Amino acid sequence: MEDSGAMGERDYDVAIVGAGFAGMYLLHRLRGLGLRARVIEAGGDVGGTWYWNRYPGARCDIESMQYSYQFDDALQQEWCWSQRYAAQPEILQYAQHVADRYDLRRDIQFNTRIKSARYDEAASRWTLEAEVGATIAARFCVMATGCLSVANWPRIEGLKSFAGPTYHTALWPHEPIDFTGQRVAVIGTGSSAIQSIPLIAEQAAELFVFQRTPNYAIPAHNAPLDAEYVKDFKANYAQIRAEAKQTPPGIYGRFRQGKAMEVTPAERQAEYERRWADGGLAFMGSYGDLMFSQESNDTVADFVRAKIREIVEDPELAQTLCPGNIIGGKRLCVDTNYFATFNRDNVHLIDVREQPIEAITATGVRAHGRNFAVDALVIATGFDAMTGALTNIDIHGRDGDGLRQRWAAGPSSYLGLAMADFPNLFTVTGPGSPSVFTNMIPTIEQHVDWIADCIAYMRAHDYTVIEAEPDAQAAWWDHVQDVAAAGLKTSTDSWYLGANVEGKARVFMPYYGGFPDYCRKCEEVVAGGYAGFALR
Ligand code: FAD
Ligand code: N01
Repeated sequence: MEDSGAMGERDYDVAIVGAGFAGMYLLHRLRGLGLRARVIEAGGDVGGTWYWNRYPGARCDIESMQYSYQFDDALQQEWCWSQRYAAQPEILQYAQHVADRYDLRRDIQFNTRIKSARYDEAASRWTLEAEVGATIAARFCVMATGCLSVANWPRIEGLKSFAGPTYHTALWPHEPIDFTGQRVAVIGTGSSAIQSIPLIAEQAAELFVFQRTPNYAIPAHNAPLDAEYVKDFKANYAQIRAEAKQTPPGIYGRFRQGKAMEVTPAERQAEYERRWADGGLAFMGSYGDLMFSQESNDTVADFVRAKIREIVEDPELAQTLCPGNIIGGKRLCVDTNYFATFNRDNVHLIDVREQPIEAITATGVRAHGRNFAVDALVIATGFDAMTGALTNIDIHGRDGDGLRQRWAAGPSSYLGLAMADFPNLFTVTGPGSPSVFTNMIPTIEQHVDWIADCIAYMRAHDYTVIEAEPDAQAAWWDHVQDVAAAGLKTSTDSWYLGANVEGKARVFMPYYGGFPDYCRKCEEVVAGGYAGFALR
């Protein structure tokens, strides 16, 4: 086994790939168990999502008082968020603060990308190899590689021929980019574009937005946090966190159970108005059936379309910006001045749904038979979500087939935590977990706690190998698909289905059964002596 020394001591109890919120907390938990763990991270520091996504306007859309760790009350009491939705630099600072506070960096190898992971059955160990050739061996391997960590580049002819700078929102440079006086093209109108477009528009001389599918966005109403509100929140943190765990998305807030059609149109309108005024993702918590009944979904989609028509002055432009699909099929966006930005004279919307972008040229974007000349290109085309970071690594388990081959027709996993034939390999927020439908830091904590508790259990009971059983995995995966098919989610092309990546298998990946049901299932598995897992 080669060791360049770059990965440090070469044999560990646990190798962790990724130093986002998942890898960081896992390292802390495993140290607490007295285990030797090593984290390998492709980036230059901790933070994951918040290390890479530095585009203008990047911020969370779950309120910061909740989008934060809860594993240590002292940490959540001492950290002060400045705004309702913190911006990327502040979230990155928070991750860095956590790394400092728990002295995490001494066990993290940065600037190192893992290219393969192989299980040696005779030795019951994983060997991970980095792109630069260093290797690390460990009894357990945990992929904390993120659901949204592999940039998706559009397959547009000539992309590499553009002579000016090309920026992908998910790989944004570390130094601020000044678009003042420039002509800029943004390709995509998902969350990243919706956050960055209003700010780029303020600087650019001309901004061309290439929209393939219009998106729904709810106003953030972001604002500095009120000191009294924070004091009250912190005084009640334990109760708030406990209540959040009982809601489907794991978010504390008003999530109503009733059906939209059971109330009068006037009552519905009043409810939507109240929630629009409050802002944020809780908008979709107005009624319990919005993602299950087409008729109910229509009422809330119509409401948002009416708002877009109110905000955007030019009726034809407003119409082009109005989504036609269900609301909530694609990930709902939360915005600050997105629709109003299209009232600016320097902002131009190019609808590329019927007539796709023809090519990128050295000087700009060719669409509708003309060249839109620009000085800079912003690619906001999202991620190879949920599976991309896992299939990027050549992972081989007990027998020959690698994960890539296994997942060629779509992923399958037991609870989003483990896969049959891949012993002692865990995934944090893997496909089949509620992950991207929830407030992810608490979800990550739940996964990490489950994995750490499992390893502790194995040690206490003299087990060295754990592996998901194929039947249990198949049953869980069927359940994941059944739950998704029961609602409206699968009716829209989205990254949840892999529809955004050309050639990717079309399979619904996250678990839509809600955080409480998922946690119950995980607890039942443990209570049943790790039911559905083989322990040796
Ligand atoms: P990540 O933060 O993605 O970290 C994974 C790490 O693994 C990365 O640093 C990556 O470099 C590393 N890695 C991957 N592959 C390798 C490899 N082969 N070798 C070495 N290292 C590797 N969620 C919410 O709940 N609320 C929000 O408001 C919210 N806002 C978001 C905003 C943006 C712009 C994006 C992109 C996502 C947002 N998310 C949000 C989802 C967000 O990804 C999670 O909340 C969370 O940060 C994920 O943490 P993680 O540690 O699981 O993964
Ligand atoms: O990516 P996306 P994102 N030509 O996949 C378009 C989280 N996040 O980075 O819909 C033209 O949503 C594509 O069009 P279409 C959040 O979970 C959160 O914005 O495929 N257009 C779409 O409009 C989010 O959901 C925040 O037709 C092309 C866009 O590119 C996830 O990350 C902020 C194209 C991609 O949208 C991903 O968001 C940012 C082409 N060839 C991210 N190819 C918060 O606010 C693709 N598109 C917390």
